[in-house]
Amino acid sequence: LSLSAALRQALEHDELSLVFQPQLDLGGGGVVGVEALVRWSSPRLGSVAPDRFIPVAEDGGMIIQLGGWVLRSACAAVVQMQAELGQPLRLAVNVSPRQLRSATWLAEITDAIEASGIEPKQLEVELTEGILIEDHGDVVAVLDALREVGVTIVLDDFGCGYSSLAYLTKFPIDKIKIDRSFVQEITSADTDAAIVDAIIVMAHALGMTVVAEGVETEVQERYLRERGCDEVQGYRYSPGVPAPEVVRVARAWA
Ligand code: G
Ligand code: G
Ligand code: MN
Ligand code: NA
Repeated sequence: LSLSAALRQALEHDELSLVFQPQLDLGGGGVVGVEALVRWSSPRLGSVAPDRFIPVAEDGGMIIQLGGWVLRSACAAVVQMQAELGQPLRLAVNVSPRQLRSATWLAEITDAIEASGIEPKQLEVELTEGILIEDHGDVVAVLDALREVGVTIVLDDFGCGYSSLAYLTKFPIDKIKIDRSFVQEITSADTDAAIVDAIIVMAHALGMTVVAEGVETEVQERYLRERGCDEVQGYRYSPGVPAPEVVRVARAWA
């Protein structure tokens, strides 16, 4: 059984699940959002990492179905979490190139928003720089439409890929996520600290919000707060956890 065939079955047989990694406001607001991360537990293959199966889903065309499931499930889960917590939470979902180019994607997003009852401004879509390299015109149109709906557009893994600064002005981006490779070297490598400083200053100058991922220590947190970074995410607070755990983490960091 190929990975592709196994994944096709997984979609039919409910083998996918979601975990949520909390995101905290550095200004003292505690947990303000979560990033949905898909997990696959296969009876045959055991747990398969998304880095392995997302590309397979992309190539095999299952990413549309998978992405739709992630979106609807994550919206529903967030409604539950915020009801229990008594405060609204933002939800970030990752999107693959092929999903963004699918004709039905925008409708799926608006449907998921309506079906769940979350506010459009609670939803964040995370894309990587790779998406922006491909057919520029179409991508801009889709992102503009998304923004029109009120959804926030986040550039994920910022700094580690192709990183053309031109992307930041050519595309309607609301928020930048600093790649964890820079965050992890903040306190040991001057150059990485300088890059983090520059990203924060530049993003703010362009009217964008900044979130740092991969925050593991208090020292990293303090550095990021001093530099004016808006939000953080990382093992210091929590890895991706099942929905009920998010409420516990949010209470612990309130
Ligand atoms: O935490 P984790 O090991 O799950 O993340 C590995 C990678 O998988 C990350 O790059 C993340 O963006 C990606 N990923 C996780 N969930 C999804 C998803 O639902 N859709 C897409 N396209 N990528 C995802
Ligand atoms: O979408 P993205 O590629 O950023 O996916 C998040 C990935 O980062 C997941 O694989 C998740 O498990 C991982 N991750 C989240 N927080 C941390 C952290 O603090 N340290 C490290 N090393 N990895 C993290
Ligand atoms: Mn992400
Ligand atoms: Na990332």
